[in-house]
Amino acid sequence: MFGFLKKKIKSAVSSITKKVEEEAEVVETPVKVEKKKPVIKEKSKAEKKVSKPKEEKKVEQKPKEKIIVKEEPVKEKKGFFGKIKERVTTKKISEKQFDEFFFELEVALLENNVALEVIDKIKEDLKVDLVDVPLQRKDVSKQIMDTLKKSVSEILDVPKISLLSEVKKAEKPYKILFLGFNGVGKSLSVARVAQYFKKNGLKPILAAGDTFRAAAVAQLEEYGKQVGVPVVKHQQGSDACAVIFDTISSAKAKSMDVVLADSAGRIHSNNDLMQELQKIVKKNKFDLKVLVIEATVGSDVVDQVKEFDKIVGVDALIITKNDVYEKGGSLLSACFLLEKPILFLGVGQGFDDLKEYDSVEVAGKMFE
Ligand SMILES: Nc1nc2c(ncn2[C@@H]2O[C@H](COP(=O)(O)OP(=O)(O)OP(=O)(O)O)[C@@H](O)[C@H]2O)c(=O)[nH]1
Ligand SMILES: [Mg+2]
Repeated sequence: MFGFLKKKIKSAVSSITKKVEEEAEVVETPVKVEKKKPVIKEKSKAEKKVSKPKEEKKVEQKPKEKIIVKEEPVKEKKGFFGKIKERVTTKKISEKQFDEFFFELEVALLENNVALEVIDKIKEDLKVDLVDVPLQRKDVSKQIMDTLKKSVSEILDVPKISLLSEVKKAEKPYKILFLGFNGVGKSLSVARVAQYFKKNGLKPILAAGDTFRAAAVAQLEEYGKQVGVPVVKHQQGSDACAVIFDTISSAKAKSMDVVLADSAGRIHSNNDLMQELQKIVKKNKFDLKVLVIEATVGSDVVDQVKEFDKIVGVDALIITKNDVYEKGGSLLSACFLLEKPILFLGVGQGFDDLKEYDSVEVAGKMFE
């Protein structure tokens, strides 16, 4: 899912680490360490029998029962109970050096279709944690990775919708419209989400709302059969709005829990189809309008969502084809710039290849 991005991030971080190690300013900070008073304890009977360890330092010969337990070794002594001076060596990078070092990571993110705004956020987060602060020499790579993980986790943490509980508590039937560009995976998503509801004890019904494309009705009918869910259909070329309306009536009559309406693929330049979509939305009062987008679209993802959002309003996203896209940029950009709930990720062509979106799991995958 993030194979390419992961590889690029790893290599950029190791090269930044190398540069920091070679070029960063070395800072030696004297620290005062309070030396602890030696602890004098009574020797137990058991200890008396055991031979004395070599490092033990005898302070008094008499009485023999008292021994000194050795403290941590110290580098410099300044009097028995005095203060000890130590030096801590760290590295420090300036903002100018950071910009120079970050360039490689910036390129890696750009190559993976991560939007500029997302790259800026990651850069700012790294700057706060890395510029002009003491960096532990051995842990530079870990420090960079930890900040990156934190930053990416924040990006992926979009608003949540608990779909099952929404459906359960809503008036029946709960109505969901699936919309999006041609070929993104709307119809397959309708069938997969139907299967998901069925597995969770709910009764879904499908509306064959793509009356535009030849074979679209037959495709959904076949999907319905395969997942064992009823499908309401009209002829190809008929009014999509009416099919969905009929499905809602049928769902009410049969006490179905949720209507899943498919729709024809369209782009914003299809004026007729866009107007039809507005009519569908106005007439059928959906509880949720889900935009299906494919991960492979890259950084265009944001423009696509904004187009549909402007015309009908988008409540949530499903992102498909993550299994054939190793860059991850669309997901990061969509999360950060749109802040829409993501319901599911499509990870294959089967009915089961749909995963509930979990930001923690996705972040884990990116850095595993
Ligand atoms: N690899 C992969 N393929 C997917 C995924 N989701 C959908 N597909 C494939 O994408 C193709 C299009 O899927 P559809 O569900 O027909 O897409 P659509 O948006 O309904 O297409 P139109 O109705 O033509 O607009 C099919 O071959 C699906 O198997 C996914 O998550 N991964
Ligand atoms: Mg379709």
